[in-house]
Amino acid sequence: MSAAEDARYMAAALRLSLWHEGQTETNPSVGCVIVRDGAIVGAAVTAVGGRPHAETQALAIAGEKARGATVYVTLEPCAHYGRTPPCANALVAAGVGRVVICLVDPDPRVAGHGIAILKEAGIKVETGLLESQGRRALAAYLSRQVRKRPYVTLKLAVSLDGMLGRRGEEVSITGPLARAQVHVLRAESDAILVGIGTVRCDDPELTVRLPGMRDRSPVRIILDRRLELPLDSNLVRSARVVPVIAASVGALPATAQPSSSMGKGRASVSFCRCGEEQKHIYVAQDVTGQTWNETEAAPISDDPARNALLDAGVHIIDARDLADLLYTLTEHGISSLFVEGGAAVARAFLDADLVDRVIVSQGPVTIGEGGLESPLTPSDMPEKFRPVRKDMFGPDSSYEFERGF
Ligand code: AOF
Ligand code: ZN
Repeated sequence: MSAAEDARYMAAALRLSLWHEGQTETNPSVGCVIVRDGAIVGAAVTAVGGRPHAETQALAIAGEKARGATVYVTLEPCAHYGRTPPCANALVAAGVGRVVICLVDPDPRVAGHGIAILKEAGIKVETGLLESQGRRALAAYLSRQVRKRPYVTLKLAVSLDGMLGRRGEEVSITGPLARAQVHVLRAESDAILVGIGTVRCDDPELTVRLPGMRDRSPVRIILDRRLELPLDSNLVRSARVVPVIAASVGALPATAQPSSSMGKGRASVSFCRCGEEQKHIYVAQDVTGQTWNETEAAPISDDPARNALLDAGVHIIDARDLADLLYTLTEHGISSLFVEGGAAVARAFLDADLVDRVIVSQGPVTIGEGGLESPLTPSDMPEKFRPVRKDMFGPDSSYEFERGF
C-alpha cells in the first residue's frame, strides 16, 4: 500500500467518523475502514449510543476477507472489556495483517494497551497518520479526556455592520437555511447553553427540530446566576423530557471548597431531586489533577425559587466561575458545548478564554444606530482563531474559525 493510498483510506475513515458526531454519548465517534487487495471490504462508524464500536462492526462486514487485510481506524482500538470484548482482540482473532491508527487513545484503559495487544500478535501497527485532521474530528472527546472540559463552540449571528440585534427587541438576522444549520450544530453537541436574558426574550425550546436528525436533543443549560428561570417557560415545562440545567455561576464564593476533604482547584455543587430525595453531587479536582465526585443527601434549601425549579425537574449547578462549570459538565458526561447567546454570554466565554471554535453567520441586513455590538465579526477575529471554512446558506454567509489545543 502506498503512502498516498494509506492517506486516502484514513481520510475516508475520518469522514465516516463524523456521521455519528454528538450521538455516541461519552464515547467518541470512530471510523474504521478495512481494505484488502485494493478494495474496501468493510467500513463502519461507532453506533449511535456508543456501542458497538467501529472495528467490530467493520470486521463483521468484512468476514473472512479481513484475514491479512489492512485496517484504518481513527482511534487506537480499545483494550478494555466494556459491554463487548476489546476491539484489539477482535482484530487479532480476525487475522488482520496491518493496522493504521490516526490517534492514540488517551483513555487510561486503552492508552497504548490496544497497540501492545496488536503488536504482540505480530500485527504491523502504524500511528499518527493524518493526526491533525484526527484531532479536529475527535476534538470533543480529546477535550473531555485530556483537558477535563467540553469542546466549546460559540455561535453568533451578526448583521453587515457587526451587530447582534437591538436591545430588548427581536431582529431577524439570518434566514431559514442558516437556522437549519444551527439545528445541525445543536444535534452534533452534547449540550446547548444560553443566558437567562435569551430565555426571557425568546422563550426558546433549544431542541433539535430537523426531520430525521436525532431523537434525543442535547442537554439545555441556562446561565442563571439568581435562578430566575420562569417556571412557565418552554424550557422548564419540558425539563422532564429533555434535561435542563440552571447554572448559577458565582453562587459559590471564589474561595469555596465543597467539602473539607477536597483540595483547591475546580469545585462545584450539582443538585437534582429524583423523586422525594434531593441529592448533592460535590465535584472537585485539586491542583494535582486528582478528582472527587461525592454524592450525598442534600439539606433542603429554604430558597423558594431554588426549590420550585428542583420540583419542576430542573437540575441546578452552583459553580464559582465558568471554568468550574465546564469541568463539572465533563463529570456529567458532556464533551461538546454549543454556546448560542446572547451578547453577554458570548463575552463571558471569550473573556474567560474558554472558546475553541467560533461560527459566525452574517445576514444581509444593516442594524445601524442603537444596535447591540457583537464581540466578534468575521472581519475582526483575534489571531488565535484560524479561519477553517466558509459556507453560504441562501443569502447568509457562515464563517468557521478554530483554535487548536
Ligand atoms: C474503539 N472503537 O469505535 C470507540 C472506542 O464505554 P465503552 O466500553 O464503549 O468504552 C468507551 C471507550 O472506548 C472510550 O473512552 C474510548 O476509549 C473507546 N472508544 N474504541 O476501539 C470505537 N468508540
Ligand atoms: Zn473497541
